[in-house]
This record gives sequence, C-alpha cells and structure tokens, in this order.
Amino acid sequence: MTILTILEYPDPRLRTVAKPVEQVDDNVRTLVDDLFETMYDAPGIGLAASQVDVHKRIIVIDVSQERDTPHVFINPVLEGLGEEAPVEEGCLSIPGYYEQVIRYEAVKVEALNRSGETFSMTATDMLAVCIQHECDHLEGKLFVDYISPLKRNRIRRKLTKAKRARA
Ligand code: GNR
Ligand code: NI
Repeated sequence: MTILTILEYPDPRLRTVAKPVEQVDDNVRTLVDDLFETMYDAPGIGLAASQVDVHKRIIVIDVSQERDTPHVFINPVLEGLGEEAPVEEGCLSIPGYYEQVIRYEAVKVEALNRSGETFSMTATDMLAVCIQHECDHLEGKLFVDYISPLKRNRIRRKLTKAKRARA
C-alpha cells in the first residue's frame, strides 16, 4: 500500500476531467486501496482519484466516526434528491479553509463496485454531501468555484504563498 501525494489548489491538474474506468481490474483495485490509505492517513472523509493526479472516475469515502465503513464508487452517476441546503465544506486539496456551499440533501448514485458490478444507493447527510463533493472533483470542480471571487482569490493567494514558503 502506498500513500499518494495530494495535489493542492490552485494546481491546474485539479481541473482535469476524469475518464471512465473501462475495466475494473487489479490495477484499479490497487489504486482504490492506495486511495483509501491516503484518505485515512490525511485524514479525510473522502478522496477522488483526481486529487492524486490520476484522472479516472474513482472516488472513495468513509464518513463514519469509527473509520470502518469504506465506500468505493467507480464511474459514479449522480441524481440530486430533495431540497438544496447550505453546508460547510473543506477539501484536502484546499487545506485549512472551510466555506458554505449549496448541496442536495440527498442523492441517488449508481456506480461500479470493486468487483466491477453495478450497484445503486441513496445517501443522505454527510455521505450525500461527500458524494457530491467527490463527483465534482471528477469534473475538475472544487468547492471554491461556488464561493465569491473575492474569497476564492484570497484562498488562492494564501495557498500559493504558503507553498512558496515551504519550497
Ligand atoms: O475530508 C473532507 N472533509 C469534508 C468536509 C465537508 C465536506 C466535504 C469534505 S470532503 C474532504 C476530503 C476531500 O477533499 N475530498 O475530496
Ligand atoms: Ni475535496
């Protein structure tokens, strides 16, 4: 197992639109395992392959307190359900910043599991929020795209400066 490097905003590679997985093979399963290891290590409640510069439609999530309820979604297709409501989000690719964004309160998601079988589930609460956040990553979209340009530019400048200081 390998802990992968997470790209940080405003890295342009985070804007790449991910491609569908054609075959759920051992290479894909190894990537899924590495995504989980990277997510648990971070620690985060979700991770999209896009964030580790692999532009395939794969996301992993575990919103449980006990960190014992992993979910993997390959080629996910989302349908928003219910009302839209503001929620506070963070992102491992935008470390240290939290902003309110509008999300559906529930989603239906159809995807492939790690055996390559189609499944469907409906999710609510934090799992629904996280699925929407991760599916955005696969489209090259980040939560800062929903906030004001003023706030977004402030975050961009601070992260760019922090990265310069680290280098
Ligand atoms: O760890 C994460 N926490 C989080 C909190 C609120 C809404 C979404 C998230 S996802 C984030 C991990 C991440 O960046 N996934 O892409
Ligand atoms: Ni994120």
